[in-house]
Amino acid sequence: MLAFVPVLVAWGQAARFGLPYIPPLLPYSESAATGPHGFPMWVRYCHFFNFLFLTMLIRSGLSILMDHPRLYFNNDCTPGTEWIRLSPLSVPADRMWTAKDDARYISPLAALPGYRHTIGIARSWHFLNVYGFIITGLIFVSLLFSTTQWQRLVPTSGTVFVQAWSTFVHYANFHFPPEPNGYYGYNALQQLTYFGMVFVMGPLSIATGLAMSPALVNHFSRFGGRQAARSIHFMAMLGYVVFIIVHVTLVALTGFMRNMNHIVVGTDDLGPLGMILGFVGIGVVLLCWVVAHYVSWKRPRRLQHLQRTISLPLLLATFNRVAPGQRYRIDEASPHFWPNGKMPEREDWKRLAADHFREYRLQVGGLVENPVELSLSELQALGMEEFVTMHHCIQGWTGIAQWKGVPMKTLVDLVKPTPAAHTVVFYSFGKGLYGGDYYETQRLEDVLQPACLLALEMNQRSLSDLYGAPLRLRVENQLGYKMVKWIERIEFMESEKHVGQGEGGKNEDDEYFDLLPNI
Ligand SMILES: Nc1nc2c(c(=O)[nH]1)N[C@H]1C(S)=C(S)[C@@H](COP(=O)(O)O)O[C@H]1N2
Ligand SMILES: [Mo]
Repeated sequence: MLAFVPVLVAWGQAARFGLPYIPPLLPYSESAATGPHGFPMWVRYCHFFNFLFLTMLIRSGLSILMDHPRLYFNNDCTPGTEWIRLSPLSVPADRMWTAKDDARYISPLAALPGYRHTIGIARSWHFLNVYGFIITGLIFVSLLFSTTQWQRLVPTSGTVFVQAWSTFVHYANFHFPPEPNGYYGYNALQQLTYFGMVFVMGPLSIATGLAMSPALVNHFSRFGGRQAARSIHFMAMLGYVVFIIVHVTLVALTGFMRNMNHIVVGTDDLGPLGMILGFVGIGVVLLCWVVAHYVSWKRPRRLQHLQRTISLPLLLATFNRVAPGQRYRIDEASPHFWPNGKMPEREDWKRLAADHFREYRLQVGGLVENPVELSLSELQALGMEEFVTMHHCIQGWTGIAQWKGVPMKTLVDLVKPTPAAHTVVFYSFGKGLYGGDYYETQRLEDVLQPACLLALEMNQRSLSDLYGAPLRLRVENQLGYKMVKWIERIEFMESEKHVGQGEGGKNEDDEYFDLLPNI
């Protein structure tokens, strides 16, 4: 709605005062041109790759979004507090409704890969393309400032804003002011818009993307939260979509052949070559979309591994080193905390639950010198710690809660892993979404971090059955799926390759999630 205000003002101005004066344009020619002009090859290539990466980002982003199709500005994600809901469903009050129940279908024509709950694959595409997008942006901006081309984009005088407004009043009244030849310079509105795209929207999207990371949010918890970042990230996406539509329309309406020659072949003439090659370029982008769908369904494991090969070393060197702080207060605990996962159906768990887990024994074994079996009270006696943190589900929702339990470090010190042990496996009583026992692994280094607990309590009460009784894992700089609920036993191993399908967890095996999700 707010976006229409300038349009209304523009209509009012034109109705009252007429269209503002825009000075006539001087004819351009190569010989008379002063200042930077033309489109060097690097501009044209960056333009193409930017289009490719941006469309892939928008499409994979839509798949991610529909896995939790609600956007909020508050941290607790209580149903009904969202400012926009892209789902016809409100949460039923009479039965359990998990975040996974809430995921929605989206057409593969609009999204990559589309369908329902395909977030693992969508994230691989999103991250791979974000690397491309950032590299393109860095190359573009460095070349911009190492040549004179920056002068075409960066406003150097305040009058640009006045001129841009005048041009906007013309457009808003469906009138085309005399257009400069973009080969030699942009009109003021065009310049400001391009400047905004490169220097505001790009950095904003990257910053809000980073601000959804559990590692960063739980470290810098006073810098806003994941939901505001998610909402702004979404609005930036809408901004790109609007920009692409308006930009393409104006390119077509203000001299299509000539404009296409500018940006595709770098010449300023009226021949058909730019248009033809431009359509070929668009065809290549469409082909990339199709190939991406093919890879998503036929080679998802390859895609997952490619994404891991690039992202894992980057995360290990950066986000994974950022220790979670303990900066939330208990009174900030969320009134609603979305439940996720399938309740255990095993008889032994049900029997234990009926008896409040008095008979429960946590088995800790594998590559350790001192395997143990511990009751809940023996565990408590090892010493408990507590903190209040924000939980980040891969699907997009968050919730603040207090957790109390035994630091994994204490347990590790007790059982003494052998030098061969590098991986800790947490087995659950529950099953995964697609059947088979739920389990997840952690690198031994990561469970030694201070914010890694075997939690017995949530918000100052024993864990309820729904939230993982009798024990669940907390690893506050990672995403929620790593935090196994209803823990049955723990095993130390050489590598995650020896358990399940060897990808590092049930979600990694079945849904192509990341091995180390710090973001
Ligand atoms: N056993 C088991 N643990 C699990 C899951 C599951 O499906 N089974 N889901 C995980 C996911 S995706 C999240 S976000 C959190 C959710 O925890 P909550 O139910 O307390 O919100 O649990 C994690 N632990
Ligand atoms: Mo999750």
